[in-house]
Formats: sequence, C-alpha cells, structure tokens
Amino acid sequence: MSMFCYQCQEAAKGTGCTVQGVCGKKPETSSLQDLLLYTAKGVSIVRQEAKKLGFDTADADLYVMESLFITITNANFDDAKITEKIKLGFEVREALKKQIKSIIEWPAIANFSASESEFQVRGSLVGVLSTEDEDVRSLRELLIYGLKGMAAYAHHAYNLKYNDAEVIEFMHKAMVSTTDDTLTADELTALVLECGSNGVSVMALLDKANTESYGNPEISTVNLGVRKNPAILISGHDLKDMEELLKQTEGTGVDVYTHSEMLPANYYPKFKKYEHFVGNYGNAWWKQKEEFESFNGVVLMTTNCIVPPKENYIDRIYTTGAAGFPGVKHIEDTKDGSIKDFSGLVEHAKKLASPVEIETGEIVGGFAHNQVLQLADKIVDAVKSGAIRKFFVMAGCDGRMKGRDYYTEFAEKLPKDTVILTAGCAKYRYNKLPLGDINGIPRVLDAGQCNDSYSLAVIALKLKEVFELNDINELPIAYNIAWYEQKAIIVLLALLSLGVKNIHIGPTLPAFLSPNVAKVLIDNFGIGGTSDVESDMAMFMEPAV
Ligand code: SF4
Ligand code: SF3
Repeated sequence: MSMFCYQCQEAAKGTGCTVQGVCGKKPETSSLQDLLLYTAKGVSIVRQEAKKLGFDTADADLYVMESLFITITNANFDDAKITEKIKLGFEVREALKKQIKSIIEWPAIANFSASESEFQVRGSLVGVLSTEDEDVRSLRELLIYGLKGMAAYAHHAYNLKYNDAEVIEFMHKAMVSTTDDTLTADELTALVLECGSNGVSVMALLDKANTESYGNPEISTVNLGVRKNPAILISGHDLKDMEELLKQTEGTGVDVYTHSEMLPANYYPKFKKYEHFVGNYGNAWWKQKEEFESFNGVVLMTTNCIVPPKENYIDRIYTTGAAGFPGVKHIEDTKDGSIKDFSGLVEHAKKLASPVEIETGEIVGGFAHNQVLQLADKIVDAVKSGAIRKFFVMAGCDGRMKGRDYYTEFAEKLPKDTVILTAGCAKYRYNKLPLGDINGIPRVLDAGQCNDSYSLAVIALKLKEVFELNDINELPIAYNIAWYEQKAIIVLLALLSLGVKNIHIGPTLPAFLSPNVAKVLIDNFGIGGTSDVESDMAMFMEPAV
C-alpha cells in the first residue's frame, strides 16, 4: 500500500485510496499531507502550553488553521508548498518552546524533526492507519475532518478580520486529543459533538463576516450566458478574494464570472453593483475540465475543489490561499493586511479569447436567512394553508460519481407541494430544472455556499419558534444531504449539535465510519443513507405533516 486516505466520498472501492487518489492525489502528496497534519498536531500541543502561560500564540493558531485547510480534498496538490509548510511548523513550534523556557518533557510528536529528504518516509509512518484500533481511528478521523471544514470557514472569516477565540481553542484541544491514547471512545465521541457546536459558531462567525462586509444576500437573478469581452472565472469559497478581484478588474475591460461554489457571490449587494460582474459560468467543480477549457480566459481558484488541470489550460489557471497545484501560478497571501495583487491575471486575461457560451438564461438565488425571514409570513401562510407540505434540505456537495443522478431524479420527482432548501455545490444537480414555484415562492431556495447551511439552520429555528414547537424535529423538514468533502462533515456535525435528527446522507456513507461508530450515529441521531428515489421519497413523505 503506497498511501491511505479515506476522507472523502470518492474513497476508492468505498474503503480508501491506496494506490493513488481518485481525486488525483499522488502517494507522495498524501504522505506529505499526513506529515503536515502530524506536525500541526505537535504545534497544537506546544501551543496549548504556551497559551496557558500567557504567550502570544497567533502564529500557531494561523498555522494549524491553514494546515488543516490545505489538506482538505482537492485543495492543494503542490508537494513543494506542503513541504514548505511542514518546515514552517518546526519553526513555529520551536519559537514557542523558546518562549516557554521551562523544562517540559514534550511527547515525540511535539519534538520530532526530519530533513526534507526524510519527509516521505516519515509521512508514510504517521498517516491514518497509524491508529490501530478501528473505532478510535474512526472517531479521531471524524474529528479531524470536522476540524478541516471548521478551519476552512475560520480562515475565510479570518481573511475578513473576524475571529472566534473559542473556536480556535477548540481546534487545538481537538488536535491534541487525537494524539492522546488514554481517551476512551465515549470521550472522543463527546469531542466530535463538541466539534459540531463549534461548527455552528464558526459558520455564524463567517455569516457575520460575509454579511457585515458585503451586505445580506438578496433574491437575485444570475445570468448564465456570456459577453464578448476577455474574462476571469473565479471559483472556490473566499469572498475577500472575490471582492479584490472585482475591484482590481473594474474598468479594465475584463469581465468576471463565478464558477461552482462562488455562484452565491452573485447574491451579495456589494458585488452585484459591479457592471463587469456578468454572472455564473458552468456548473459544479467536477465539470471544470470541459468548462475551464471552453471558458478561454483566466481562472482563479481561491480554495477547493481543483481537478488536476489539463495541459491545454493549465497555463491559464492561478491559485491563491490554501489552494495549490504544481505548475500552476500561485498568488501569495499578504501578511501585513495589504491586498493581494491580481494585476498579473488581468493582463493575462486581456490576451485571451472571450468565453464560449455553453448555456443561456438565468437562475434565481439569494435565499439566505435574512431574505427568507423577510418572506416568513408568506412561507408560514403557505405551510398553514397546506400549499407547502414539506421542505427538503438538500444541501451539501456535488461530485462526479454516477449515482449522484439520484439527486436530480429526487428533485424532479418531489411532489409539487414541497420546497427544496439548498446550499453548497449540491444544488447544481437540480438548480436549473424548471421546478416552478408555490404562490411565488420558488421550489428551490438557494441560501448560498456550503457554509451558508448555517442559514438553513437559522431558518429552521425561526420556523420552530413561529410554529411554537418544542423540538426542531417536529417541523415539516426532511434532510437528504449529499456529501463529498470535509466541509460537509462540519455542516453535518453542526446540524447534529442543533438537535436535528434523521439526516440522510449520500450517495454513500463515509468510509471512515467504522461499523461501531456508524451505529452510534444511527442509534442516537437516526442518521441514514440513501437507497433508490422511490423508496426514499415514500420514507421521507411519511408521516404526512
Ligand atoms: Fe481518495 Fe478522497 Fe482521499 Fe482523494 S481525498 S485520496 S479521492 S479518499
Ligand atoms: Fe463543493 Fe468542493 Fe463540497 Fe462547498 S466546492 S461544497 S464539494
């Protein structure tokens, strides 16, 4: 076995990638990512001690956050960048130790060092399988994957200068806990649930950061067609990058379009005002090979999900932030609060052809909590009159697996008196279908990115209050969620921490859930998988509410 990774829905054979990632991750990259996480855990151990003694831990906080983010599926395939990050970890850790001064017997993980030539070997020894007990491994990894999603959201908020100290404290505590062999399965399970409540906090933080910076998303029609100007396509999740790109392209003759998870940028008042912000091009991340090719212009990846680029467009792609791919130009982060320089992209785009039109028309979105709550009366009336029988939360991720056609078929076959609440790139499976509306309320309400699943929770809690219910599970809401990478894990844990039960996840259950850990989730939270559309529809629609 040259690698082992089972963190995403596409894990080979439903158990784990052992030769090369289905995502394109090479064994060498996988070893380096394992070593990066190992290093970051050591940094967390030393950071906890430093914090106790009152030292400034800002470097370690950012380091661990970024290291977790970089190892998310489809974020960073660049061995040189990951190697650099491991070395930085040694520096951050040793700098803290120097401050601490007192003689402490650090565990091996907080003491290890290796030369760059040893990284591969070291990395292959410290991966997922280094935890032997299947259930402990499952719980540790569930926690780590939740932390990865949390770190990604915390990082977007951080870029807008919003921080939540409690979330950072939890991140380190949880990192350290995965190195502690004395913890029982029950204690680890409790940490997984605590991860969920911190997931709610971090999504609330990012929601605050995004809405205070760019206004509340509002109902918007998004153009799907193209214009004849040279253009830049921006993908990923980082709204600060979106803002900077729009500012730096204004008046240059270069248009801006969103791809995949950046689509919801079209719903923010501060972005909509730019005349050269044309709309959305294409679909979810996994269609990028064809869509980046036909786009013709420059592409900026601000985060996951990157598909290893084809030779014929690799020179037009740029990455920034946690994203990276060997041979792709990277726009460096700025450390002193100054802005990123996208001028190279603009000059590059000017030399390229305008996009080929692959579709026309419009889609409607922008149903985040503020907007939906403005429509609350209308929605409540529709529920009371029976015009809306049930809501279906179908948030989450899209992916290339054939079985994901299920979600298109499910959306098509849903009774006409149901409404889909969505967020994340899962929406591309049905957001262009003519599903109509109910008394003017569209049957697909898109709240935004995967992190905007927070909005769906706020809406659910508000409805619970309006209908004077004791339990969020008494609402006429069913949860049929699609997952792919680790952001979906923090969203799932967040929903569990809010008391939501009977969530179904598909198209397959995570490979990293051992039978015993899966049983805990099924017994306590009614978590389920998916089967076929007809059976699931019958199960979800009953009992009629
Ligand atoms: Fe396999 Fe997913 Fe890991 Fe990639 S991220 S190596 S596809 S399990
Ligand atoms: Fe999509 Fe990667 Fe998960 Fe943000 S962009 S939801 S898969």
